[in-house]
Parts: sequence; C-alpha cells; structure tokens
Amino acid sequence: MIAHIAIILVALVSSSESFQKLLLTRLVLRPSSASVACAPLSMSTTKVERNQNFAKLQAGYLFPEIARRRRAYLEQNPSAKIISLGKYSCIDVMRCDTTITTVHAMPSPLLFVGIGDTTMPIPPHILSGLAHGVSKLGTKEGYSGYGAEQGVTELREKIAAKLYNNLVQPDEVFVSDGAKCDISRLQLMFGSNVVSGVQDPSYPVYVDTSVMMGQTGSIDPALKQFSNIVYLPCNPGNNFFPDVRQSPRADVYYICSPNNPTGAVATRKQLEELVQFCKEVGSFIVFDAAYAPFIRTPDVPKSIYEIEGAKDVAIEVNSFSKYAGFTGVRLGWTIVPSGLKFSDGTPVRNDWNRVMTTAFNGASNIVQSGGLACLDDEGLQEIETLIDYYLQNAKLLKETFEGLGFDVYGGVDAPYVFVHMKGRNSWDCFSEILETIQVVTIPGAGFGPGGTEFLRMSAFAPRESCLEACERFKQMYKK
Ligand code: PL4
Repeated sequence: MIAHIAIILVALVSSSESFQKLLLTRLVLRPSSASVACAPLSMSTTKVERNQNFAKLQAGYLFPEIARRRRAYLEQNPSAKIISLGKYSCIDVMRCDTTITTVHAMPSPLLFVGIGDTTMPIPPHILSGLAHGVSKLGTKEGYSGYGAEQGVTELREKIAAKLYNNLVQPDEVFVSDGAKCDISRLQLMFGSNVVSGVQDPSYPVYVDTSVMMGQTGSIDPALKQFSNIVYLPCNPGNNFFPDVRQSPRADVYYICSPNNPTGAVATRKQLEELVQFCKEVGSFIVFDAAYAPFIRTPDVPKSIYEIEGAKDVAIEVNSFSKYAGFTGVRLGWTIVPSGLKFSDGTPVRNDWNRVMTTAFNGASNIVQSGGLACLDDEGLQEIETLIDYYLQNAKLLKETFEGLGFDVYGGVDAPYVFVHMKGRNSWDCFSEILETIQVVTIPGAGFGPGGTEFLRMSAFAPRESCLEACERFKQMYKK
C-alpha cells in the first residue's frame, strides 16, 4: 500500500504526461473486478482495427490540402493579399484541416481562382423560396417534420418536367443533399466487388470512394494509380474524352460532362458511342452532370438521357450547387431509371431506394422549398443570369492564358479552364504562382496522373478578383 502511494506520488510529480497517464491507469484506474483479464491499454489506443482501405489513401482529400497549403503560406506571409478563384473562407480552412484548433486571423480581403465554390449571392426569387420554407415551419398548418427520403413529390415532378423535359419519370428522381454525397452512397450500393472506370484526370471523389469501399488494391507509387481501377486517359489528343474500347472493361464508368477539371464537354456522338459500348459489355455509367447549366452550345447534351438507350445503362447525379449557388445550402438529386437492372435482374432503383431510406433521412424541407423556387420560370431565369456571370469569368481567364501563349482547354460550356504547363509538375507551378503573385490555383495532379502538367482555374469568383488574378498572371508570365 505504501509502495502504491509512493508510485502515485511519483506519477503526479512526473513531468511526462504520458508517464503519468500510464501509471495512474495501471494503479488507480484499474477496475476492481477480476473479470477483466488484461490490463487496460494505454489511453491513446483502442482494440478497434483501422479500416485498411483508408490506409491505402495516400494523401488527404485534395481540396483541404489546397486550403492547408494556402494557410501555411499565409502564416509565413501574413500581409499577403491572396486571390483564390472559388473561395474558401477562414472557417472552411479550419474545418477542413483537422490539425487546426484555433481560428487564425486572415488578411482581408481574401480573394480567390481555385476551388469550384460559388461566390455570388442567392438571387431574390430563389431566396424567397428558401424563406418561404422557413416561415412555413413557424405555423401550425405549414409545419412538417421528417419527409419522404426520396424528396417531396412536387420537387421530383418539377425536376422531371423542367430539367429533363419528362425524359425521366418523377419516381426515378431521388432528391438528396448533393452530388458528392450521392456518389458516396452509390458506392455503398455497388459494394466492394465492382471495378470502377474513371476519366484521368477526374473529380477525386470517384477514385477515393472506390478505395474507401475496398474495390481497389494499393497505389502504385510510380504510376500514382490504384490497382483494380480502370484509368481512362483524357488528354488534348482525344479531346479529353476517353476511348473506352482501348482500356480493360470496368463495371461502372464515372463520366463527368461538362468536365471537372478539364472543362471539356462531351459531344452527342461521344455519348452515343459510350452508351452503345456499355450496352454491349453490360456496364453502368454514372453520369455526373453537376455543371450541366453551363452548356450553351446547341445540340450538346445536358443529360445522358438525351441519348437513346441511356436509361438501360446510366444513372445520373446532379445538384443545385452550381445552378443556384447552393454549395452551402445542399440540394442535389440522382436519377435511377426504373428499367436499369443488376445482373441478377434486381432493379437498381430498389436497392437505391433502400440506400436512401436507410443511409439518408431526406433533404431539408427548407432547402427543398428553395429547390422548387429554382424551377419556377423566375428561378430558371435567375440561374441563367448567374451562369452567364461565371461564364464571362471563364472567358476572361481563357483569353488571358491564350494571350500569354499557353495551350488552354475548357472555359466555354464549363466553369473550368485547364491550362497546359508543358513539361512542368503542376504542384510546383501551384507553389510558384502562390509565392510569386499570391493566387491560389488547383494543380491538375490532384485529379489524377493525367492532370500532372495542367493547372485548373475556376470561374467561380467575384469579377474584380477574376480581373485582378488575370492582371497578376499577365505580370508573371509576360515574355
Ligand atoms: C470542394 C464533378 C468542386 N468540398 O455540391 P455537390 O455535392 O452537389 O457537388 C460536388 C461536385 C460533384 N461533382 C463534381 C464536382 O466538381 C463537384 C464539386 N467540385 C471542385 O472545385 O472541384 C468543389 C470541391 C468540395 C468537394 O469536395 O466537392
């Protein structure tokens, strides 16, 4: 007993916190019951095994990594006036980087050309829809609690009619909290035994969720590719649209048009050939149409369902994020055609409904009221005006880099401009631009090895930030 007291005193005066914890755990906190066979573990570990699929993911998710590097630069250069096209606020940076525990004062104004985050305020009619959703909740008649997990019927009908011209039925529309979340839930439905096919480069969520689901092996450090994913090369040589016949078959092809990050837009012919191929080989397409309203060129499909036969092979994810400035509001949808089937004949829609009713509890009723307003004639006109604004920014960026002699892609029917930094690694270019002219861009390497020599510029920015960024680029790269 005296020895025990002596050891406890040693622990309490010890300068090492871990030594204190260990001794106190073993001597003081030890349960008295003899049924506990082993001694408690150190307080910093448990017996829960880590999901090894997460260990396969190499670095952090791309966008928080950009925010982390930007913050590190600001810490060393506190008076820098940074431009980052597509903004990340101070709070976002704190949330994204789990190592930060305090909010850092950032220089103002923080200007942003990197992250694809909307910057324009929500226009009046759409805002009135959100406000209507709020006020209804304050009345006895208007109050609602949990809603249908698939979304309110009126919104499903309006999406089918106004955005798909009734090419899809309302019961094929599943309203959600956004495209990214739906991509993850689709992976949950597909499980670990499928092979994903991704455009290289592509939005990193397709690859990362495939890895998390256990569909892949580990990454090849030289190729920077995971085994058991089919990487479909997309480059200037094929107009950034893959030739799926040149690669091994995948079960699920993730195709994004207008494309993030390349800004390329798939033509009708390209999509017809893709649908035809998937029908031949029995594969699915997950078509990410999150940037569809940026398409202004006639006859370029805004939805995969404009292609004959697509309902036999394709699921489409979409979102109000970029249409209406809803990136923080959160409202999206996924179309699962009723005739789409797994190999055993099970309708995919049944399993998707099971996922949505189990792993989701319905989009916010306030937000769905905003979604309804988006699809009124006034709302659709407001969306058109917002997109015009960002397309004008895209034009400015595109013309700036073309004027400087770079090969530039995208930026016409898309908010992204993809600049070829021939022979350079885009992470080096990212750092160089940040350090020289304090503009945040996105390195194409973050979207896959195919993006290594490219920088992605985002048109989501206030006009004055975009103009200032263009001026700084001209200063930096003038010959
Ligand atoms: C940063 C092809 C942006 N934190 O808002 P959602 O979930 O409906 O849609 C997300 C989304 C879906 N599909 C594509 C996209 O490009 C995005 C958004 N991407 C970008 O800069 O690439 C925002 C990134 C955000 C994120 O991780 O999505």
